[in-house]
Formats: sequence, C-alpha cells, structure tokens
Amino acid sequence: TLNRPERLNALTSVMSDELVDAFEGVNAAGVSRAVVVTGAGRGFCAGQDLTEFEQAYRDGGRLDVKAHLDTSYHKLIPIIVNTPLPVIAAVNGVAAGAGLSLATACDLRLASDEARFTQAFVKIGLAPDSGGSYFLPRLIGYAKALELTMTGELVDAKTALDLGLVSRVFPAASFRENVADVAAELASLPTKAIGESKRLLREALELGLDVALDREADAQDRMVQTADHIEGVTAFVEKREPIFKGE
Ligand code: LHQ
Repeated sequence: TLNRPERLNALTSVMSDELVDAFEGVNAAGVSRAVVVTGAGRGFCAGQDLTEFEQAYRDGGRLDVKAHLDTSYHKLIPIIVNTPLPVIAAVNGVAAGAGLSLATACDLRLASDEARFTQAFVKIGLAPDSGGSYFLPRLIGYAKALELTMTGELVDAKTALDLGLVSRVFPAASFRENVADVAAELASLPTKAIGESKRLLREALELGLDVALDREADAQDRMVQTADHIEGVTAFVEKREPIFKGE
C-alpha cells in the first residue's frame, strides 16, 4: 500500500526503492500467490512527487532524468512485469502520470467508482515515462491512448471501464473487500500456470507465430510437470472442485 495519503501517494525516490524491495522480496520468498498494489486515503498514486525537484528548478538546476528513471521507475516497472504472480492494481482513487503507468504495468486493474485516471505528463510539459507509452496503447488501442496522452484528460472509472483500461469497477464503500475477494480467487488458482501465462502473452505481442508456438510448447512442457496440473485433471475427472497449491 502506497502510504502518503496527504500527497495522494505521489512517489518519492524512497517509495520507489521500497516498491522495488517489496517486489524483489515477494519474488525471492516464492510463497505468495497474488500481489495487490493500492493506495492509502483518497488517491491511488499521483505520480512523481513534483516537490522533490522544485527547489532545484527554482535555483536554475535541471534534473538528470535518465539517472533518476534508471534508478527508480524504470527499474521498478520491469520487476512488476516479470513477477511470476498475478499482480492487481487496486485503483482506489486518482492515478496520474507514473501512477497511471504503475497501474498499467500490473496484470489486472480493479477500480473504485471514485478512481480517476490521467496521463498527466503533458500538463507539466513532459512526455510519458515509466511505461506510459508502452502499456496504454496495448491496453486501450493506439488512437485513444494517444488522445489521452496528448490531452492529459482526467477520465472517471466508468469511462475507464468502457475503454477497457480497468476490468471491474466496485463501489468505494466495499472496494477493499471486493479487491480481497478477487485477489483470493486468483491466489487459489494454479500460480505457476498464471506466471507462464502472463509471460507468454506479453512476449507474444512482439513475436511471430512460429516462435510464439515454440514458447507455448516449452511452457506447457513445464506445466504438465506441476502438481496443480495433475490435481486439475484428476478433480475434473472425479467431478469435484480442485485444490491448487501453486506447485
Ligand atoms: C502532489 C502531487 C504530486 C506532489 C498531488 N506531487 N504533490 C516526472 C518528473 C520527472 C521525472 C520522472 O518522471 C516523472 C513522472 C511523472 O509521474 S510526471 C506526472 C507527475 N504527476 C502530476 O503531474 C500530477 C499532479 N497532480 C495533479 O494533477 C492532481 O493533484 C490530481 C489530478 C492527481 C488530483 O487532483 P485533486 O484530486 O484535485 O487533488 P489535489 O491537486 O488537491 O492534490 C491533493 C494534495 O496532493 C495537494 O496538496 P495540498 O497541500 O494542496 O493539499 C497536491 O499538491 C498534492 N499532490 N499530486 N505529483
């Protein structure tokens, strides 16, 4: 949970480091079966904390933005994408700039009906970063992605649902419970198969059919060795609910 509610969870370098640590920790421990990223208070994440650079700008300084991105968001985003677990963005409130990129790097976006979304970069004279040019066109199509990126328009949860930017919208009052239910459902599924699935689909966006089929065969070769596969087939034949252990 991003936890600077008074700043709508705008990201500092410390928070970015902590997110990297959290995802690396989850991956290294190998025991979790789903991850939820959400925000405390009324915001999800307002992107980069703009006050971090304010004084330097006033003093005539300029940001070494490449170094900043390399050590923060551009380090974090690939770790999220490569996490072999279902990662849910529970967008409880506004998601702006790198905060929207963070949500789009996740595998599933669930929104509160109070959530709002903006490619805020243009409003401060910036182009997208943190995957803001990569994920959005893939999720909602090039034309709408470019429109939102050029205008920085703030869209509400209903519009985000219509665009396919989020999968589900829940009432704010029950949002945490609704998210917990979806996370529990995903965590009860064959975790290894989900990890392979997210990797296969992402890679296939950049591959030709022949190579994609080869990768599918390699992944399936690993999947048929898993206990969850055996359990799934056995439970189906025995006409009972499967109990998956993520193994
Ligand atoms: C904030 C922020 C914020 C600090 C709200 N920072 N305080 C950028 C730069 C360089 C290198 C690398 O990459 C990046 C990536 C990026 O993420 S660029 C995009 C940065 N984000 C933005 O430009 C969004 C700025 N925020 C807003 O436009 C609005 O706050 C939104 C639309 C998110 C929400 O509007 P409201 O619901 O009306 O809330 P608010 O504006 O009143 O904000 C509440 C407080 O949070 C307020 O502080 P205050 O002391 O007045 O209560 C804001 O100043 C503070 N806050 N975002 N990014």
